[in-house]
Amino acid sequence: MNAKATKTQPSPVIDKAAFKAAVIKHLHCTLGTDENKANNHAWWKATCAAIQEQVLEGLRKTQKSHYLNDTRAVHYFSAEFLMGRLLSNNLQNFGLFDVAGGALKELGVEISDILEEEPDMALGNGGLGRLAACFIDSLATMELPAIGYGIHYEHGLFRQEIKSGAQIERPDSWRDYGNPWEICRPESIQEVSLYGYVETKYGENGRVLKEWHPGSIVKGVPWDIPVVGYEGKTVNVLRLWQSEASDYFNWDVFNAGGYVDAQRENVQAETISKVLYPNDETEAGKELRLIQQYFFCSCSLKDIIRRYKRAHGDDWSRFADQVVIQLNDTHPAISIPELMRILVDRAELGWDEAWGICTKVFAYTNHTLLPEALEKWPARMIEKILPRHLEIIYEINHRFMAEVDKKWPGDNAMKAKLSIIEEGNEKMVRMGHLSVIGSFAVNGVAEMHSRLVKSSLFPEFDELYPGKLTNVTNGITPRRWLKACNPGLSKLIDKKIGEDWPRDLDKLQGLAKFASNKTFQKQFMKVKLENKELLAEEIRKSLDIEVDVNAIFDVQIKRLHEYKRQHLALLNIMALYRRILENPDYDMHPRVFVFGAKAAPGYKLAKDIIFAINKVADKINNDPRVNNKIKVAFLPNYRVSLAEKMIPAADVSEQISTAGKEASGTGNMKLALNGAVTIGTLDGANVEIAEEVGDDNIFIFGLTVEEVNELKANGYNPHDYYYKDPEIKAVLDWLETDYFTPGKPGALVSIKQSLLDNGDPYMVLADFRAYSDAQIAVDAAYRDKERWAEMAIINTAKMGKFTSDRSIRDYVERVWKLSPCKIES
Ligand code: F58
Repeated sequence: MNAKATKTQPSPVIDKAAFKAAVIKHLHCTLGTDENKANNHAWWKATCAAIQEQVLEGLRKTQKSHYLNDTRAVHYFSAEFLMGRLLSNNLQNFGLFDVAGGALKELGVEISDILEEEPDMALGNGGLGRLAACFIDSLATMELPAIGYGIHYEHGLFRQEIKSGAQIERPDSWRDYGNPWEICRPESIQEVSLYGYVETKYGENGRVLKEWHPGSIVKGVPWDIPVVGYEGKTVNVLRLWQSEASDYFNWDVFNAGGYVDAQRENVQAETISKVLYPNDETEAGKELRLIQQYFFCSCSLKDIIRRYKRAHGDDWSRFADQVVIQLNDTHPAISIPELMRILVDRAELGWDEAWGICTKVFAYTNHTLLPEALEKWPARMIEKILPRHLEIIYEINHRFMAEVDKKWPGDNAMKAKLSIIEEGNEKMVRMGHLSVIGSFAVNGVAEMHSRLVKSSLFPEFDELYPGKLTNVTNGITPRRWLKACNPGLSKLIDKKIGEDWPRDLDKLQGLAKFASNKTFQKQFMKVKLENKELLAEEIRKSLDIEVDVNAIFDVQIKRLHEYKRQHLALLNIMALYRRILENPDYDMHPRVFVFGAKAAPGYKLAKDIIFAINKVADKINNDPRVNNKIKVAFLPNYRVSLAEKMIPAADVSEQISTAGKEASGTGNMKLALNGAVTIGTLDGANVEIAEEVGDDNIFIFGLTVEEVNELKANGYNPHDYYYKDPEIKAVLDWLETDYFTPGKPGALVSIKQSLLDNGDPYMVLADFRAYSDAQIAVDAAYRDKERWAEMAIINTAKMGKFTSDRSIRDYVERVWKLSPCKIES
């Protein structure tokens, strides 16, 4: 029996005829073309323009309501926002998807074709950037006053091509033919100072005044991307700053007739927002990156202060009541000394008052424990680019050291450990310490991660500031990651439990009671099969590989990193291949291993792993002895829009990081929500997923964090596993031959070397056997069709916790203390 469908789908604001008229109007009046000449790209733009009319109306009403209510707002500072495509999302949120589809059909256009025209807005590397995008979606949906602040990169994350198996990076040009969503706001341009020197002066009563004489000034031009909440009521803004040469930038050079020099310096100013750093989990430590960070933080703070002053003038006493700033990792941590500079040097507040405001405004999210990802800047570099900020950092540290001395009198080792400044050959500024000291709340992104932040990353800070360190488990927006990307499953769920789950994901729990119902199982698995057919088509088009849709679709999608252990999956694939070669009757259900991953361009071993996956894939896919039992497909250029095609088709979700290394993961949540069963370690949010779905509906294997630490402490030796386990030895030795790279022996040897000579830092070999056995258990489970369907349904049903709406609710209650604002029409 189907539950009574509650009607809470957004009701369309305009009908098909009106939408059609709007599309035609924009085809004619915005694009200067007509129905006969228009190609898909023009249709896409005209459709965007048609929906943008509704978006902008919502934006105007939202801004008016926020202004009239003088709302407290959260300002989400993030160097990355991985937005993906916006058309389908915006149509869905206005309840206009079917209306638009119908209107376009009457015009002879397929909506699915024009959706493909939209370039992804890939202004982020991975999880951290996508989390920011999910959060601003939830903030708008929950009618919370919020603004995202970031960088208007001209080139987002590189486009990945695969040539002869290897990754090639090509520039991403998402705005080449114009972006229909963004609005330039020249009226809100800000100026940002860089370089120069600090002059000390003495004011009245001997007050020390600091004046920064910058060496150059650049302009920050804001571009606003409207962020439409579900049901289209609140439309918030993502404000991204683009750098430009300021009018007085190199004025003297210009006057001296140095036209060419002046142009060169213009180019330098524009370089700031030119390109997203493609690093994942490793800091670049480049001067330009620090400038990027300061550039967007300074513009954003000035923008916030301008808005505050409009309502409150020079009365700073209410600033912390109106403004909360969430620092997405330490990338925007330079905001802390920047706000201090503005308050002390410009507004002339006393230090204590200014610090009191600062430490009520900032909150910081930590996304990693990996030492190589914890940002540190050479003090010398900060001094050169931001001389006044370095002075302020020293002052913050000086006062903090006095606090430490009070708590641990005379303990110099403790001071050295907690100091913002790391002494050594080169003095370094620890941005994590600065963030903890300058914030009123610090959170990790999953329960286990937050526990480790407290116990191993910042234990003394936890003692010094009890209650400051907390947890907010990550989440994902179910609007994009189920409703929009998996229409088949969404409609099935609507019919079964009603339509209000996209707003209240706990409602999915209502599916659990149908998990063992044969009819529902058939319906659920039919949708999965249809999604697999679509992905199979994508694989055929993109790689010319034929895959069997009745095979298990085993999906690993995430950045390529040793700690995420794509090479563990690869070793298992090679082991399976060997077993088949040794025994043609080797009993396994056919499986398609699908990968999507970009490697940081400078991360050699990560690129070697991509190469190895592709070379092994070539061999296996073309070996008739395999008899189609295994197929390996590495889909190039993994990005949000590709994830939207892969996730609905997955049977198995690979979440196999070394325990303690993956802060949370969010792909794990997306895949489980779409009915994939996880094979994973007890790491990050996998732990909480296991709690939700229960041990019978997930395949957990491998060392726990405690076991990882113990093994390390006792001297982990990967050779032990190599010599003890003949399959491990055979597979690693295979990598050294030219079997997968004919005529080029040794082309894959770096992987073996990293696992043996380099000590296997992520304990791949220690977990290999447990992983391989867990995969055998997955195989067995899949053969029981009904049991598998039940597991898949339970996974979808139990994902309520992982909506980003819940994460935002946690932030609102524990950190931000915000109230929703109803939008007046
Ligand atoms: C990711 N971090 C975590 N960093 O790895 C993942 O576990 C977590 O789910 C996610 O954040 C959201 O909390 C991540 O994506 C980056 O991409 C940084 C980019 C800039 C350089 C340092 C890494």
